[in-house]
Amino acid sequence: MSDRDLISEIEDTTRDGVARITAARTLDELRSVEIEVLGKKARLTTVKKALGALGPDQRRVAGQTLNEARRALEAALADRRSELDALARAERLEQERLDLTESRDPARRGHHHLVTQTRDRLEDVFVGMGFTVAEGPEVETDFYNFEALNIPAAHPARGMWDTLYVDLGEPETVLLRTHTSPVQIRVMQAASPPIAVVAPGRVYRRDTADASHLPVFHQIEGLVVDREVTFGDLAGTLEAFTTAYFGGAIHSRLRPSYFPFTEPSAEYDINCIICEGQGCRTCGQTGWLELGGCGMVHPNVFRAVDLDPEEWTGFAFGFGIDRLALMRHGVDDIRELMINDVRFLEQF
Ligand code: 2NL
Repeated sequence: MSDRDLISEIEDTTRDGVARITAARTLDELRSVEIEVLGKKARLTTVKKALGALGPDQRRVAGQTLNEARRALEAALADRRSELDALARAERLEQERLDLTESRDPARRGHHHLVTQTRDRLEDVFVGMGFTVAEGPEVETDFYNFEALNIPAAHPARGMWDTLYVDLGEPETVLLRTHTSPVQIRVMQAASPPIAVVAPGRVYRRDTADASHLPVFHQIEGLVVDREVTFGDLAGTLEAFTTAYFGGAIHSRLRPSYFPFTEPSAEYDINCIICEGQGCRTCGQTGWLELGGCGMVHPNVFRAVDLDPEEWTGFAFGFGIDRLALMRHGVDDIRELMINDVRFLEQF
């Protein structure tokens, strides 16, 4: 083959290659065209192998043409790839497009967030049982979040909460509340027994978000203070709440536990609301779900709010609102509650 023939063959192959690249209609198609025009079995690759048989001058000219051909094909591939990328992206955006126009159509009207709905329902049930609802600050002092709850500084139990401190005043004196118990401490300071109060609200922990943790989540705590309140009153109240909230098929049980602010303390479990106690994936085949903790108010907590522990008795309990919402609706990732994707939110 003459130089001329070889060079025009390279040029023809290149022109044909560029045409095929430009004609590729999808990224997958482009990938196969790339193999056809630049791969091991491509015409240009065979031509390159044949260069060895040429004389030095011929080889130089043909080699140069071959390099230009490769560059031209690579440039055409890169151009077409970015065009197809842009097309694919535009197509995806169009597919995922959401119409967020405000609507008066009742079927499309906005509604409360799942966590707010859950919280409202919990409040309704507790109010029906004679509790009042109290709220308090989210930025708290060490006294209300820890000291008054029988958790002195340097107490090993401080490690039970990964606290976020606010850089204000003396180090580690101002913080984001790690539970809503400070609200109940404030209630005991402000009112005299009998007290029956629930404190729902946002709480904070120094935690990395994963499928079962958020650094900001919601809790509801309950507190009852009166004369001669017993552990039986606690168990009966939680059982009454359980059947009122979850229905008559669901019951509660208590298991021994430890909290610095209650003595004795217990974990509060309910029958699995998915399988009603039969055993399933949600309850890890146990038939039970852990909802929260509870116990009899520790005498030191009464002392901290100037109530005489010889005269007053009480119980308290607490559990996570977000976790409860996830369980009820079979949602497996708590982060969904914060992402605020309307396609998730509109399901509730
Ligand atoms: C849990 C456990 C609990 C309390 C909260 C409490 C409040 C006062 C006094 C005594 Cl003012 N106790 N609250 C008691 C036991 C457990 O919560 O696992 N929460 C998610």
